[in-house]
Amino acid sequence: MHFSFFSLLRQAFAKHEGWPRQWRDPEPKPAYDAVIVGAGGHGLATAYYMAAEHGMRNIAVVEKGWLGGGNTGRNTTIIRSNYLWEESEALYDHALDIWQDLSQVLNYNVMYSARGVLMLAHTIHDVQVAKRHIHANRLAGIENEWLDPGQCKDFVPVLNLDPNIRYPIMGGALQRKGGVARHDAVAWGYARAASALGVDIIQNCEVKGIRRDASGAVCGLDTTRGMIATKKVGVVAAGHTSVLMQMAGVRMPLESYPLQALVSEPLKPIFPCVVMSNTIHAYISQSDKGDLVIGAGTDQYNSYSQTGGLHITQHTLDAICELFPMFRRVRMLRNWGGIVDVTPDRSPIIAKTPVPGLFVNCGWGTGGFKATPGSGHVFAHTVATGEPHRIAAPFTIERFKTGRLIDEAAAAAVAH
Ligand code: FAD
Ligand code: PYC
Repeated sequence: MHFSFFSLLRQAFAKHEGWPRQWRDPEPKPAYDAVIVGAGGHGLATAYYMAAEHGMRNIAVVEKGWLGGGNTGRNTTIIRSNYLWEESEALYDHALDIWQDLSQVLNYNVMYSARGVLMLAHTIHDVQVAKRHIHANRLAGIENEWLDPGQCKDFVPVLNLDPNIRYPIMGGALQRKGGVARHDAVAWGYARAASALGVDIIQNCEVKGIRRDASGAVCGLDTTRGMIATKKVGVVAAGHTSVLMQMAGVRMPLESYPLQALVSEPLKPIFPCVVMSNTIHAYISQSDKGDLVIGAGTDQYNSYSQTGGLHITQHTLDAICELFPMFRRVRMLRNWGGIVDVTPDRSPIIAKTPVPGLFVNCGWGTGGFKATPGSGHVFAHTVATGEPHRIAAPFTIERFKTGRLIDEAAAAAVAH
């Protein structure tokens, strides 16, 4: 190999910012047509639909840890579409439609089980909010119904209807089509199906920088496993979105919080559905393995720690024992936390960004698991075509400037 004095000099200064652009690193040739950052359910579903529906095969998903090791493998798996505003109803109901035959489409059992989600009301205010959601949903053709306390008890026989408890039950909103699925199977199912279509899934590969070319457009990613050239990047890295977007100079309207859950020892089948209570910060179901799956509210401070305050768990277990006194003697096996990123209006962002070639899917807060298939489906369209999918179109970053918010704080159903 021949090295001229100038080529050696050029190599030596290749990365020097002050050096004339034509003497610095030549722009890298795209190695992938697109790279998705984050191998959670949303990132993997995005890659799968980009391959399956948009014919993109030369694409990769990069993940700093392991498949589904983020919020996808840490959530309480509740699925429902009873949100308030039309934009959200369209989005979450689109996901609910895809859940119906997802196991068949992926040829992987994601254990979707439509056992019904009951959201309890404990105050007059809760009752009004629940009924408002029911009316809005029914106008949009989304099933949701009001149950009085007796009907709630018929649906969940272990429910405590004692009027003297701190937050007595005044009724509940039931979405029968809601339910649960097995969270990590969703990640594995999408990963296997995407991989079969030629998508590269690269684990233990943390993105450390987003490169932009002279025009400002995305041209590659710096990772712990080297530079990856690409002209399209989709960031789907729940909890860490702001950090990643900052690498491209984009400031996001997001805050990150720990959110916790825990599981009990396995029990014989006792709990037939999902029960949520926003007011007393507790939600519960029983997994097919038999453990009670219990979730809490977010910690009330920002953090990137995948754990949360014990006082939050204590509060949740108090609430669960008040609603279901028979669970007082059940032992808890494990607890854990995840980091959720939350927008000011508690709705996600699924959008193009001001940086050409850079797309973002984030802000699902405490409620993105249920949306996984729909989110991946509409984001794949957005990344593949460069234009937002019809359903994703309202979920822009600009809405936080224009004020056209989609306020789903009440429908989020988890205190945060
Ligand atoms: P994740 O699964 O978090 O995937 C993002 C991935 O990005 C991670 O694997 C992470 O390692 C990776 N990443 C981050 N930074 C980088 C980087 N620099 N380079 C490469 N990779 C990177 N939602 C519901 O609908 N129902 C529920 O019942 C529910 N319960 C929940 C309970 C808990 C305790 C928690 C924490 C969340 C809950 N959620 C629930 C929310 C739901 O889990 C999330 O909204 C959803 O899983 C987000 O999926 P995701 O694929 O976007 O994110
Ligand atoms: O969004 O339904 C939900 C949810 C339940 C628990 C955490 N999030």
